[in-house]
Amino acid sequence: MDKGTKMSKYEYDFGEGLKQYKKIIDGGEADFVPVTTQMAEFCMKYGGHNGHDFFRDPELFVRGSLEVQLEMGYHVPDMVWDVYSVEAEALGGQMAWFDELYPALDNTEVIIANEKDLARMKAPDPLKSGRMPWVMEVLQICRELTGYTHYIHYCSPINLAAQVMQFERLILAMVENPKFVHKLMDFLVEEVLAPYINTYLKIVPGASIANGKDAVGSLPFITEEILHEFSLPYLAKLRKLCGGGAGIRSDNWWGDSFAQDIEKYWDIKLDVTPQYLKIQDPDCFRVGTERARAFADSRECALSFGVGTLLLQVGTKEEITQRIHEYMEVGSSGPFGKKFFLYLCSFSAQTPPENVRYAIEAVNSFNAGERPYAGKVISGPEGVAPEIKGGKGFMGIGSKYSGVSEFRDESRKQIFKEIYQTIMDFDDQLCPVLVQKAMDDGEDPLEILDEGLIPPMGEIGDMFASGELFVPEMLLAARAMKSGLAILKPILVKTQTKPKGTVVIATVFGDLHDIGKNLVGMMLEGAGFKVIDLGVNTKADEIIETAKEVKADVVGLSALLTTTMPFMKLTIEAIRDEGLDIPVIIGGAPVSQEFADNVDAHGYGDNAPIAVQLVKDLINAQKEAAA
Ligand code: B1M
Repeated sequence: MDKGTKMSKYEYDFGEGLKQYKKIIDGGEADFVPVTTQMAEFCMKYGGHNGHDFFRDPELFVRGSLEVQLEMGYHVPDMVWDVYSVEAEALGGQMAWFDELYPALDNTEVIIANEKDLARMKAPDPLKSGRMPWVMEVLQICRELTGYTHYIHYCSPINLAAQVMQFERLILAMVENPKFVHKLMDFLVEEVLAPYINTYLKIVPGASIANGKDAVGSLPFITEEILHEFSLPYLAKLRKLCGGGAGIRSDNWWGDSFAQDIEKYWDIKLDVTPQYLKIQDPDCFRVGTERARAFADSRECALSFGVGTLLLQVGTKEEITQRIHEYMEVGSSGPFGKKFFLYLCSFSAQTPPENVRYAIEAVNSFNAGERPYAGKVISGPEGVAPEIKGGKGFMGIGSKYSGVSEFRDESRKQIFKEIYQTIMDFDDQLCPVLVQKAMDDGEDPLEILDEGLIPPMGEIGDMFASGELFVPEMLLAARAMKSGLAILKPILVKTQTKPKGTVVIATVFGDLHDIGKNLVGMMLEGAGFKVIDLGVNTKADEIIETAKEVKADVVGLSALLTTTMPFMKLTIEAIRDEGLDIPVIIGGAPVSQEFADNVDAHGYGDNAPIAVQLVKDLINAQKEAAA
């Protein structure tokens, strides 16, 4: 590997930055602030590679990543493949492959739905199944080329359970059949994750760290109760099965700002990842760097702040530099400040290369002593992050909608108030009983719907939008609502009661995120609309065909990746080219009103209740125009 032209015996030499990072991970202090990042997708695009080859050819993946990282001057080799799909793929899951994006598990297919499926499952062989051997090769090649033993990423137990079962199904099973979920978690930890990690620890020289990726294992995707019952025990078990070392960790939780007691949440994070406390945007900005620094001082632990992916993609040079300087200044201050490293959350394929350079320039200028923003701290509860300015909500949650709910009408009949309360209590047993009672008492089915079942879903949506309720609670309320609706449906069909309108919704092509879109769908159904959900990764043709077939009143598009937002534009154009005059509304965390205006969408929904209001307004406007 030695080319003879370099001082280092390794072909790719990351030099001092890597040494400083390793010092911190080994419990020591660094001489300057090192930076780590996640940039495989950017490297793929920048290097002119195709997703089909890049994520299948180990040497191309490693060299393609390292070359760009060294050219840009990054400190630590970064190997982040499609970390959420490898284990599920090895269990037989289907993959969706793309030219310019990470591949991803096609989550339309459920891999394990019940006990029977679980009994049929064969444990994967880490040296043979799916792309597990590809991962081993990637890590071995990385070590040969850089001398650095890169850690293995694994999909954390609860996130893997969501991948094999689908997220909503998993959450409901936790309530309806917790025994099964525990059995599933045992299988995933004992027969999938532990053998995978142990193979890595055995065959890659110097290996000691396995880092869990846990997008849906964080608040507000799960509640603190779920965290304690279904996440922490399995992370602890995994560590035990993999030799008990502190390197078996899971460091990328979100949701700090949703925790009841943030400091307590950080203590839990430190139990799971003892080497350092990592807090990433948007939470880091929202909670504030100074509070986190004070906590880390009190625990004398290493600390890392993560600069958000959206800022890195859409921010100006100044905005990026200011955020990086603040995080570095506060992070590296105080008696334990030499145990701080910076993390840049993710450079997507669409990040302009100049932004990738601005970010490293900002790191280098800070390390060289330049302090144009000295003492300026803009993060914290009062701060407004430039990437979400204009009232944009936070992770699809937390943008206050109506405040005091108009859904709580005290003058309603007692029976409707009681039905309302069953949904607020997530009671799917009592709700249908009371709906039946109302029917037996001669109440009009449409009124039961409008006065009993719809208002609480509006209230729940509001509480979710303002961060008072989390995703599982929203799912449980929807389940209770559906149990009552099931009693009404046959009568509504018989009396030919029309839905308030028909909405076709879909996550656009290339994107497999569906939690937000599903919540929007649930809220629309809860408000009395007929919803045709085309799922994820949906092409314009399919949307157009369905919209024509069902005579859709509105089309709703969701996207969670900045890289898939352009497909919203293409879909809207295709709908217009087809001569269809159907209004289109769009939403999803990276989408904004400005973007909606640019792509000629008829509306933008910052959150689910707003999406419902938009649909109502658009359908009313259509009716008025037709009258
Ligand atoms: Co993904 N992911 N993910 N992920 N993931 C993000 C989006 C990311 C920001 C994380 C990061 O910073 N690194 C990043 C995108 C970066 C970018 O675009 N620049 C990212 C990435 C990179 C990836 C992968 C590529 C990871 C990898 O493989 N290396 C991969 C992509 C696969 C693909 O799609 N091609 C991937 C995979 C996954 C999981 C499978 C693990 C999981 C998705 C599970 C699922 O959806 N079934 C996941 C998750 C959960 C996230 C985060 C953590 C949360 C997204 C979410 O569900 N938010 C996210 C990071 C973050 O946001 N902090 C992240 C909650 C949800 C309720 O909000 O969807 O915005 P949201 O919906 C809201 C509103 O926006 C609105 O209403 C909803 C409710 O109020 N809304 C609408 C939504 N749709 C609407 C439509 C409307 C109107 C309103 O009209 C029709």
